[in-house]
Amino acid sequence: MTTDGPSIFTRIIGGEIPADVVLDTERLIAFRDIAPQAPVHLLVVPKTDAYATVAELAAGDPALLAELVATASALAAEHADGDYRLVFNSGPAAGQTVFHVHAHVLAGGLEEGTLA
Ligand code: IU
Repeated sequence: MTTDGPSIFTRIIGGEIPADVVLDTERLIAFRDIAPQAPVHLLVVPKTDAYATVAELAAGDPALLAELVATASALAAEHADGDYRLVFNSGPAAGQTVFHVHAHVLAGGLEEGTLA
């Protein structure tokens, strides 16, 4: 949670900002990243804005983190061949720009032996 208003993802969840939503459940939303870094690049986002990072989510609601991981895996099977990278940027120096926890699901034709 920040003090400068709802996160961009909270505004997407609220329907205020458009997104290409691929899954919408009680506790999670998934949509296509607007700047894709792989043939399939989805973001899986808890609807709650209580957690900024994956470590906070793991500590505060491990069941929700498990649900997020299972959802990412199911989406990779639905949108690609089932193989995927799951990336959580944590902190500005790691490239996190939205401080509302989210997983990047990268799939479809990834190169071998690379991290990005
Ligand atoms: P990061 O891990 O915090 O850097 O990821 C934020 C992502 O959100 C980044 O890949 C953006 O391209 C993406 N994104 C989006 O999909 N839709 C938006 O309206 C905005 C950012 I702002």
